[in-house]
Amino acid sequence: NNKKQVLAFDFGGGSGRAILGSLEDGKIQMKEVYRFSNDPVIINGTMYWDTLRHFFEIKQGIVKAKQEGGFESIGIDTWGVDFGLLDEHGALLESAVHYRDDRTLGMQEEVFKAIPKERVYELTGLQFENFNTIFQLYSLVKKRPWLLEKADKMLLTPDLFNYFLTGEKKAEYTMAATTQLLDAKKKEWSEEILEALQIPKHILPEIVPSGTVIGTLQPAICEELGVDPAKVIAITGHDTQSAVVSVPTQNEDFIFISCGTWSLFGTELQGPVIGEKSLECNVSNEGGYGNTTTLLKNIIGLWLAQESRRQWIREGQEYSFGELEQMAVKAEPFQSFIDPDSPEFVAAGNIPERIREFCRKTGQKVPETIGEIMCCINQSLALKYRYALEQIEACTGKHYPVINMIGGGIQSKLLCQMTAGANGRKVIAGPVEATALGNIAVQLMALGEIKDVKEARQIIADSETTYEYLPQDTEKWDAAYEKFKTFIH
Ligand code: LFR
Repeated sequence: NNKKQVLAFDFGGGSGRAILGSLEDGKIQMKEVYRFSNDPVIINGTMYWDTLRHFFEIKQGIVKAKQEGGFESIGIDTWGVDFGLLDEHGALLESAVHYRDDRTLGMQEEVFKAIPKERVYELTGLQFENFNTIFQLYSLVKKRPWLLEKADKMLLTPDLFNYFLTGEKKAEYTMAATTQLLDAKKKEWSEEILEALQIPKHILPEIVPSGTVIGTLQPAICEELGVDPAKVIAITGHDTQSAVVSVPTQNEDFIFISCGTWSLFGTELQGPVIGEKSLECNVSNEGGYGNTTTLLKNIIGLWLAQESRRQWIREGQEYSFGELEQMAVKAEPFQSFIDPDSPEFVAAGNIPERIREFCRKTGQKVPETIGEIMCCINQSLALKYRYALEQIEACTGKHYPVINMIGGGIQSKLLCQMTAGANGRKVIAGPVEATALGNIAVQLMALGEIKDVKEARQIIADSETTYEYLPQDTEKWDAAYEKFKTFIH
């Protein structure tokens, strides 16, 4: 049997997985071999990722994958922006801090004192978000300079794990592009920004393209785990960009919504769109596979439902996402709306109560039951997608007849149907396993098994079932949208 198996690690905010993938008869086959929870740890007010445990879980996944037939290569994707700092001996200085930690509060203002906001946007083309690496690092410049003095290298999460596996310190392009320290046109670290913010340039590693084989498993790891020295490939380390690789279309112009904890709404372009309009819309030009740019809006996404669910569990009411969806379907739609991206919804905590407070403040009907809250979340997200659609269309000057929804969140039929209605566009939903498929496809491209992205997308379209949703209740949605827009700040 000469089919090549590759091992994909996909880390999400709540859990991570190890998946074996291979190409068989023109289709990608996947097998999940290991799943683990990902639990941030709060210590003395700082929210950390459990970096050491993450690496422990990677090792567990490797052992399981070996038992399931072995693999030629490993590729890792995670959320964006977060990083670990290494000292000159390559030792990790502290566990990575979570992007939802509040060390970045007020840092945007501080950064813009040192370099104008417009200039940062002009150089990076990135949406301003408190959690971007630029603001995390500046909080260290301002509050913990000694840590930066000790740091020899900063490695973004997938790059950090790749380093633990191989000993090679590199910055993979799609992750580097989430930092807001990258010059979007030159695709190099922006010296102008680094100098203005006194971030030491030497901590930033060499940037490598997505799909670079950066090394092989270190001998000590092979010995410890009893495996052969597989290749380690710096894939599209940013999960969103792995997902974009798997949009099952052959069109050059398409709209995708990657639905997970976040909803990433965007389109793929050959180069950045940076101008007054894009700054005003605060859209991101994020680096994608093959030096592409994805023009996108970050929308808070199903975090609202995930964190609400945790709240209800704390209150002794535990329901699955399927059950929550059923309750939402039974609630009366078009009653109350929130701006999902209002800042009070970012931090962990009692989201249902914050939603009620938003509705109270804006003089709307206050959603009381679980079903009403879930309905409010879904319809508000669908309307925020329309808002993003208008912004993206304004920036590119194009009209997109179809929306491709991908990722775990599309298991909610309600969200897909509401998205079709709110946007007045046909929705094609699938694949659910977008990020893992993209991760696997990039590995197979690096190994020469798949020719290019176009072929990868065709293979993925052939491998996966998609579902169509057509717009319904268009007039009601149009009326709702007019109302919704008044709540966006
Ligand atoms: C999605 C994602 C988004 C990024 C956010 C925080 O998982 O990677 O693209 O903006 O997480 O890093």
